[in-house]
Amino acid sequence: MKKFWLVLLALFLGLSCKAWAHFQLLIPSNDIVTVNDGRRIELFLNFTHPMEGGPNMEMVRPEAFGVFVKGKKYDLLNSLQKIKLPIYPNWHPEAAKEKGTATAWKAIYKLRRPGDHIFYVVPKPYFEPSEEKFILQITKVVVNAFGAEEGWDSPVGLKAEIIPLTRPYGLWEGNTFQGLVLINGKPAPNLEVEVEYYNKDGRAHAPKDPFVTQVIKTDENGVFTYTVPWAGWWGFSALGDGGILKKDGKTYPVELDAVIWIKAYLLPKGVK
Ligand SMILES: [Cu+2]
Repeated sequence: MKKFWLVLLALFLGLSCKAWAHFQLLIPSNDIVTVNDGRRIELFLNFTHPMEGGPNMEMVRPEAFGVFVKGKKYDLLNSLQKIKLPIYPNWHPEAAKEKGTATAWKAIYKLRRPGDHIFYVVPKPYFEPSEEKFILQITKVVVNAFGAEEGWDSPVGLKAEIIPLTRPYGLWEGNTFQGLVLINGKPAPNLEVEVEYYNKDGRAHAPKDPFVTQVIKTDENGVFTYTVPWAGWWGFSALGDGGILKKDGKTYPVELDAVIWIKAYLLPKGVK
């Protein structure tokens, strides 16, 4: 009941989200880079509600941002550039009412060698007043460079991490994706995994609320399975337990999530 009133208050003050599934976005401008594409990619980092298009939430400078290539981590924190996004994109019905902005980040990266590049971000814990908890979503995305398909299944060694069991690029819509969830390095059985489509241009409409976020669970080995229904970027967020954190003399639970983004491509013309 306390939560209900807090939600109502938060909605009234316009301070927080009426939507529940927060997602850390880490989206590259290209996920399969060939020599013809050039070396330069751009990464986009935003803390939002991807299927609903917003509200975009304030994202402070992350704790860590980097890339893992051939068994080594490279710190890219200094390459982050702050950007401002409207709270809602212009296709969203709330856009006319809500004029504020939220901080997001982008980074340019120059690919230097062939192989899989695992980009990762460790955000600062985000305090969500309507849920009275912190949310920490450690997120990764794999970019394949110049033909060498090696490294996508290597653990980066993050506190919360999804190890893809399906190669996380070169996927068609309708392909099934599997991932192993590790929380503090250990497989996490029976964990809820939220799945959302990055509805960038607002083309996907959810007829009813349960369609916004798909919900699956990991099995006894910490593995989840999901069949991607249509093309685009899809985010998977495994909801783990990250202990507690203090704020203003009070302690709050930390939701420690492992997030991964994958892109599914349209089926080729001429097949059904
Ligand atoms: Cu939110």
